[in-house]
Amino acid sequence: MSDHSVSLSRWLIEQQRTHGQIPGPLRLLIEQVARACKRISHAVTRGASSGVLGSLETENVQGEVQKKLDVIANDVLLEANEWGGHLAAIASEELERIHPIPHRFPRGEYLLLYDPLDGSSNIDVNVTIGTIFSVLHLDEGVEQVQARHFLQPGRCQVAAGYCTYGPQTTLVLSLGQGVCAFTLDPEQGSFVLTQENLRIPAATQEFAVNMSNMRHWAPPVRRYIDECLAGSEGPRGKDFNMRWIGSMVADVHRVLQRGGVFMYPWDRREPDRAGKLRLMYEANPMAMLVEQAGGMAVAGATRILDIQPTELHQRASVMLGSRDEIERLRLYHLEAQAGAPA
Ligand code: P6P
Repeated sequence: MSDHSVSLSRWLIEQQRTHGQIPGPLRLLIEQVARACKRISHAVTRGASSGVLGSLETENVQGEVQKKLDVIANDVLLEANEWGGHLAAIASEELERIHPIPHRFPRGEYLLLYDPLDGSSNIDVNVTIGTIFSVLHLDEGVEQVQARHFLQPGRCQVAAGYCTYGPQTTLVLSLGQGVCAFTLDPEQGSFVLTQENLRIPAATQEFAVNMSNMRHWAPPVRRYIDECLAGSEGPRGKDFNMRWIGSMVADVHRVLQRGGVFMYPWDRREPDRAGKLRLMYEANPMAMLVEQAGGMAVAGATRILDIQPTELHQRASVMLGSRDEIERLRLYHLEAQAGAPA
């Protein structure tokens, strides 16, 4: 770490002290999450050399086969965050029920939600994966924290972020005043501020979606992608490029770095399910980050951060990224709702 570099700890203290932006307990919470991410990064990087790859015989609440690293990451985050005195309870993609802070520890005013290791299908093939987290405030006067206390719209988040475990380990964070990125300095073992005030370009020529689901999409999504595929000869008058890493953290990180569209829309394979991705600890934190960086995040015609949750592990349709493109998608959904011809 060079002399002029700013560590995550120093940046957080400055946000607390000089900008009055975050209370001490929230600063401590973010530092604990970052410390856990460093430990997860170490486990991911060691991979096969330490026998942490592969799957277990168990399934998570989503009915998905659990990878060894899914459970390791979840345990690391639980252990790092339950004793600090800044949390009232934790919710995890890997836990069916909420994890109230044990009585032997002091209880705080924040609720932490996370997907401990997003992109699990990529773990065994050495592709970037990551941790996604969201922080909510617990209502005043709550004695017994229950799942219903987590069911707040995404606009209520006080912090959101993710950590990528790829060529670099990078923590991307918003406290509601823009988006910053911190890169792990492996020699020092500390996160160093590497980007401030990330901004997503409003225009783009790049989209990310799993094209194998195309025949199952709703008409507005099909219309948008067909127009992108028609390229310069089509109504958009320009060619588009496509990416799909199959790891939300990696695809969204690219959108935050250079713009683009990331989509996992509703499709008719499971019509009663809003989408594949989870609202509380995937869509909401990513939507906060994207909006804080000047982009947009919708579930069709609805702003993701305005969705009122009804279940802890509910899913959402997700379209996020460069504002001009997401606004076009939103209008296509509104036109379809109004019955206008495509
Ligand atoms: P598919 C990973 O399992 C994940 O939840 C997201 O990280 C990723 O964007 C998506 O699912 C990939 O889904 O259907 O393309 O494998």
